[in-house]
Amino acid sequence: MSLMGKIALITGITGQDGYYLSALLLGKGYELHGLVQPLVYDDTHTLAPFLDQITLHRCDLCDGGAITRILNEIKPDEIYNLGAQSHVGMSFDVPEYTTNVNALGTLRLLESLRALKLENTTRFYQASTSEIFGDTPPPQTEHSLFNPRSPYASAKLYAYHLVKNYREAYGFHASNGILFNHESPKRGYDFVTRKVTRAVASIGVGQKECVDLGNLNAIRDWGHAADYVEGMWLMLQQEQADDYILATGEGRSVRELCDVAFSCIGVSLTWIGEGEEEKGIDRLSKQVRVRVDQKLFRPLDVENLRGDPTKAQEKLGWRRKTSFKETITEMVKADQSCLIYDIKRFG
Ligand code: NAP
Ligand code: G4F
Repeated sequence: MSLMGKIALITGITGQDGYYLSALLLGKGYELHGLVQPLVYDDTHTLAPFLDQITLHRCDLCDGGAITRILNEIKPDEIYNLGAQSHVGMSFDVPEYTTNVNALGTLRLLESLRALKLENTTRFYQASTSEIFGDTPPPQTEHSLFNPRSPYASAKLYAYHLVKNYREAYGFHASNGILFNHESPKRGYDFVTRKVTRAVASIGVGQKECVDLGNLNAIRDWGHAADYVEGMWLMLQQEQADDYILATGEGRSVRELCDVAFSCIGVSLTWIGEGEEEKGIDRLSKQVRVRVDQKLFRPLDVENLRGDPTKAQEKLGWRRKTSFKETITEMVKADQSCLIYDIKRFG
C-alpha cells in the first residue's frame, strides 16, 4: 500500500511524458500502474530508474475487453491517458490506426469506467493537444476555435469532446489538458527538436555533416515535459474537473530552434536562399549544416501555435520553470553524452 493510498494508472507510460509523470507520482507516494503495448518492441527499459516500483499491464488501447479487465483489477483513483500514436506527420500515413488509438482508445477507457461504475471514484486526465487549434491564429486560449489539420488532431478533437460529454452527461471528473509542445531528452527521435539536437551532437563530433528538415517556418510553443506533467497532476487535484491550456506563451520557428541548438556546439548559422533552396550555413567554416527536403513536408501543416496559459496559472497555480534555451541545451548535452558513451563502447 502506498503512503498516500492513491492508485494511478498511466496509459502510454513508456513515452516521454510517461517517464516524467511516473517520476512525479512515485515521488508523491502513489501506487503506480502502467499500460504497455503488447506485441511491439519492448521499450520498458526507458523506465529503468523506477521499473521495480511500477506494475505494468500489457494492453493495447484498441482492446476494449482487456482495458475493462485491467481497470476492474486496479480500480485506480486517477487515470492519465497519455497513450497515443502521437506523431502528427505519421497520422497522414496511418489515419485509421491513429483514430482507433487516439479517439476510440479514449472512448474505450471512459466506457469501461462507466460499465464498472467507477465514474464517481476515478478521475481522468486526457492528453489533448494544441494541434486541435490548427490554423486559428495565436495566442490560442481555451476559447479559441478548433480547426484540426491532420488525422492526429481530428482524432484528438473527438477525444476532447468525448471527455467533455462524459463530464457533463455522467458527472465524470474528467479533464482535458490542452498541451502545447513539450520536449526533453526523453523526446522521441522523430520529433523535430530531438532530430535537431541529435544531429547537432553528431555534427559536433564530426559523425555527420548536415541535417535535413521540412518546414522551417513552422512556429511552435516549446516547453519542458517535466514542467507539464506537474500541470496534469494539478488538474486532477481540483474539486471540479475542467479543461486547461499548458503553454509557455512564447513562439519560435524551426529555424530559431536550429540557431539555438547549433549555438550549443559553438556554431553560428547564417540562412541563405528561400523555400526548398534555403540552407543554414556555418558562418565560420561556410559548411552547410541545415538543408530543406521537400519529402519532409506534411500534406497540411500547422503554421503557428503559441498558447495562453493564464487560466492554468490562475486556477491551478501552474508555472513553467524551464526556458526554451535550457530545454534545448539539456537535450543537446544528453545526446552528446549518449554519443560519447557509444564511441567509447563501440569505437
Ligand atoms: P510518446 O512519447 O509518443 O508516447 C506515446 C505512448 O503511447 C507510448 O508509450 C506508446 O507506446 C503508447 N502507445 C502508442 N500506441 C498505443 C496503443 N495502441 N496502445 C497503448 N499504448 C500505445 O508521446 P508523449 O510525447 O509522451 O505524449 C503523451 C501524450 O500527450 C500523447 O497522447 C500525445 O499525443 C499528447 N501530447 C503530447 C505533446 C508533446 O508535445 N509531447 C503535446 C500535446 C499532447 P510505445 O512506447 O510502445 O510506442
Ligand atoms: O516536432 P513535430 O513533429 O511536432 P508537432 O507536429 O508539433 O506535434 C507534437 O506536438 C503536438 C502539440 O502541439 C502534439 F500533440 C504531438 O503529439 C507532437 O508531440 O513538428 C513540429 C513542426 C511541424 O510544423 C513540422 O512540420 O516542425 C516541422 N518540421 C520541420 N522539419 C519537422 C521537420 N517535424 C519533424 N517531425 N521532422 C522534421 O524533419
